[in-house]
Amino acid sequence: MALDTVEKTPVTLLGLGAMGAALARAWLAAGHPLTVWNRTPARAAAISSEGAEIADSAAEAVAANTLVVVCLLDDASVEEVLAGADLAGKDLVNLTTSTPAQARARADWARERGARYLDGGIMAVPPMIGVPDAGGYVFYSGSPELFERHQATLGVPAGTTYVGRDAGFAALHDVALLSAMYGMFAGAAHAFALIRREDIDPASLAPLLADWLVAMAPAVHQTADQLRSGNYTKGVVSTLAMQVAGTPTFLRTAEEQGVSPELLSPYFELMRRRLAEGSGEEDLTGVIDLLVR
Ligand code: FVH
Repeated sequence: MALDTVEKTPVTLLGLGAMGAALARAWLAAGHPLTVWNRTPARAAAISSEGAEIADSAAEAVAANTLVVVCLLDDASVEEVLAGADLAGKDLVNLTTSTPAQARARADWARERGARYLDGGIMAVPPMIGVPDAGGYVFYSGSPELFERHQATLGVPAGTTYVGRDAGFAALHDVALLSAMYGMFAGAAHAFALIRREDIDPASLAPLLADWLVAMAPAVHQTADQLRSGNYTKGVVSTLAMQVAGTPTFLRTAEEQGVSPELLSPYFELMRRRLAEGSGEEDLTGVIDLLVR
């Protein structure tokens, strides 16, 4: 058996919630020396029995290593936890979900305190962490030098995707993808509601639904192409006019099935508004322009 003789970068991790604990276990399993701190000490005790050093305070944990990873509830908790820590010379990687503006402000805040900064947006749930084939990854943005320096270590819990120097871009990509996910969940909720009172097993609808969503997903490439060219009629298969003409069928079906149209109606309303502007030969892409204020 080959011995792994490469020295592993020591990591400090602040926050041992569901995600933080998964990150901690992944770094420990890969042989990285790990110092942890958590507001509720019992959570840190569990990780300590697996090989982590427990610091008595966040400041002590930050002092222990150059690479400091933060995975807390929200931006306010990051500010609170790091308030008493000396960040000078530290490589701060913030995996806490935040808005792009919060991430940019946190990058400035870290720089003023002498730290280099990378922001992260986690595209995974805890069971996907440390499982290479699970498909989870983390968006990173901010200092490219910092990303390069720590890419191997950051790649231990999940894949890494660097999206630019702007510290807000990781959060923006994160929220963009998750917003699309909620739209998909909303559509699936409506579909299940339509069959709820019928003698149809939801388990028989589920694979049909999953396959259909997968088949339709590549349409986003055409949307991107149309947005880039500014030509929303390019490659159109189903015109907006045709799709708007079909919307009463969807609304009437919802009514027949005793299902509220409240998830579908806002989107249909945008489609109708775009059609009213004379865009019937376009794809659905014009709806995006109605959303951007
Ligand atoms: N879990 C998930 O599915 C998602 C997946 C995508 C990314 N998110 C984000 O990851 C951040 C951490 O999420 P989490 O799952 O670890 O969250 P919790 O299990 O609720 O743990 C929260 C930790 O934050 C600590 N904390 C909260 N407030 C404070 C505070 N004021 N001062 C100090 N620490 C604070 C909390 O400590 P404790 O309650 O154990 O004492 C936990 O360590 C998050 O941004 C997700 O959006 C996860």
